[in-house]
Amino acid sequence: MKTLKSLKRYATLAAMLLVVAPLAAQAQDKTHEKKGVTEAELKYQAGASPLATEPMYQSSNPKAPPMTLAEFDSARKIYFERCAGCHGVLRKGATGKPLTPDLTQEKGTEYLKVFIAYGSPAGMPNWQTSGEMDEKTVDMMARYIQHDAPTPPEFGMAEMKATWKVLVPPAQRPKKKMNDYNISNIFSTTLRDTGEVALIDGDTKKIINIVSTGYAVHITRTSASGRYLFVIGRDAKINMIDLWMPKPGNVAEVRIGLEARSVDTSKFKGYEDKLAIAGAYWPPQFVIMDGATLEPKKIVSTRGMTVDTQEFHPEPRVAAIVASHFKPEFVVNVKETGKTLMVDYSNLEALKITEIGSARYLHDGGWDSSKRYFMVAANQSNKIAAIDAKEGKLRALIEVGKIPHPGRGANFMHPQHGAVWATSHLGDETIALISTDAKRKGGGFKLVQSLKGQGGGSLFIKTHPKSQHLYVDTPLNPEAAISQSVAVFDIKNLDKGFTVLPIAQWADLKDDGAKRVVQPEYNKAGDEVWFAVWSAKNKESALVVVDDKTLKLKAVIKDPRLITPTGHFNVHNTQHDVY
Ligand code: DHE
Repeated sequence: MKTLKSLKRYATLAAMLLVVAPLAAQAQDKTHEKKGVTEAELKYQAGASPLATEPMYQSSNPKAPPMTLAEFDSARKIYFERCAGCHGVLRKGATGKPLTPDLTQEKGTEYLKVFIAYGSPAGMPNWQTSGEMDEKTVDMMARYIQHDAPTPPEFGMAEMKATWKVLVPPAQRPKKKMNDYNISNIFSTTLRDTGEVALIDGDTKKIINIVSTGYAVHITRTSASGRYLFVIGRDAKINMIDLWMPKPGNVAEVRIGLEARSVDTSKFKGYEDKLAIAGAYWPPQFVIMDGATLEPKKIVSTRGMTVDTQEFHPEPRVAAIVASHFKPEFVVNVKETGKTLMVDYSNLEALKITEIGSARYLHDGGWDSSKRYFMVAANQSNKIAAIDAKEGKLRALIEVGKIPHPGRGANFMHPQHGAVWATSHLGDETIALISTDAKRKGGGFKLVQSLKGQGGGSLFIKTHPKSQHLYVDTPLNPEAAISQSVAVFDIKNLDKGFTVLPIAQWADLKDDGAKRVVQPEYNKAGDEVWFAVWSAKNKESALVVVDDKTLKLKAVIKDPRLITPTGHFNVHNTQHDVY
């Protein structure tokens, strides 16, 4: 009986494979032209989640194929390292398709194995044929995704308080600046794989301190006064650094969840340095904290309905957060629901939130030059949403190129179109210039020009009010010559095309690392631009400083402690949202 059943099963599977195999082979041939998702985007989204080691609740699903406990644990680890970024923690889908057991069990192990092994034209990587997974692992993953998704634990006030440490209480902190650094020109450089930031003196280019932070540390933001830095790790740990100390270092820390990416502080007049906010990927929530100690005050869940189909989403991750200059509000962008929340922090006991629907999946963005409009990328919709922070409404949804990725974007005066805000793209070589001058004919907020850069795989674009140049990086472009260099446009002669600066070559590194050139960032004066040359943990990396006037190499900062530098944040420019 058992044999007959298995035979029948294999006959069905063989029939399915006949259909799927040519599809998969096709997919393999066309990996470079995957619909909707580029190689660059895949590499970027499929980042490791720190949830892999968290204890989780697991229900047993009798319909799922058997797995040993060891197999399940190993598959779960791989899922969080490779798959959760696209398919979501609960496997409800984001950039990747939903993988809930009701869908996966219907497909069955053999069918799923083919997809995991060969990938799909819709963007699934070819894990086996690319050599990333062997056949056994693929089989294990195919069985794993037919089980119920393990649910990581919630992280509420009690858990947060248990991680909260005030290392130097406010009363014991310096009453005035106790060092000779020009703190407004300090750079906080992310050392991604060591879980540290390097504080670098922008004037002397010397490392002031290496400060221990969270796991796979992500970004730094500055308090309104410019005295404190707030650094967030992917493990949702926030470190607060006091730049007035003789040797700037940590004064407080807290974890606001199990996985996170964004942090900022209150900037409205009267609320400077009063509050901090951080947004989590897991649990899906944001947390408002005391700005002097990081004591968590208010937790708000982002679970809810999506903007378009108005269906419940159980894990809408919090993406970019900025502080409004117009009102006592934080602008909180929620990825999976495609909503921007204007969170009025003037009364935490009666929190008012204005919910502005835009498009999925909101990711990163920055202010226009007037700081009234927050320009945020809805990356899977190929749109930029312009959020009016004064009126609390959506001003426009602007169609741009494929997968916009601005970082915070770049503001400048266009010779013909006046004030524009620019974004580059992960998915194509264009740079979209959007008019942000509401007083211009037609009301602005339209795409006024699309420039052609070096290629896709761009993450960050930058200029400065004192500069004539617009810098566009391309760290995720598959061509080394492109990922290791940067394109510079002359703002007064945009039609002239761009100049290429061979940043990685200038770094003159001893190893053959990836040397991805990432994130242009100006110094305070706006006459230098800093770049990270980012190689693997065991390879040499560096920072390269370019003279903005001459576009010539000014300095290379090398130090054995500069391991995997990625983002870098100038105190003055981050404090005042200069970009
Ligand atoms: Fe980031 C900003 C999320 C991978 C470097 N990144 C952001 C923001 C979000 C985000 C939501 C906006 C924060 C804000 O403004 O409040 N990043 C994610 C991811 O989910 C993703 C795709 C995958 C992951 O696993 O984390 C991811 N990010 C990366 C990288 O691989 C980068 C290039 C290198 C690194 O250090 O990890 C990277 N992200 C950055 C940087 C910024 C950023 C430098 C800030 C840009 C700025 O100018 O403000």
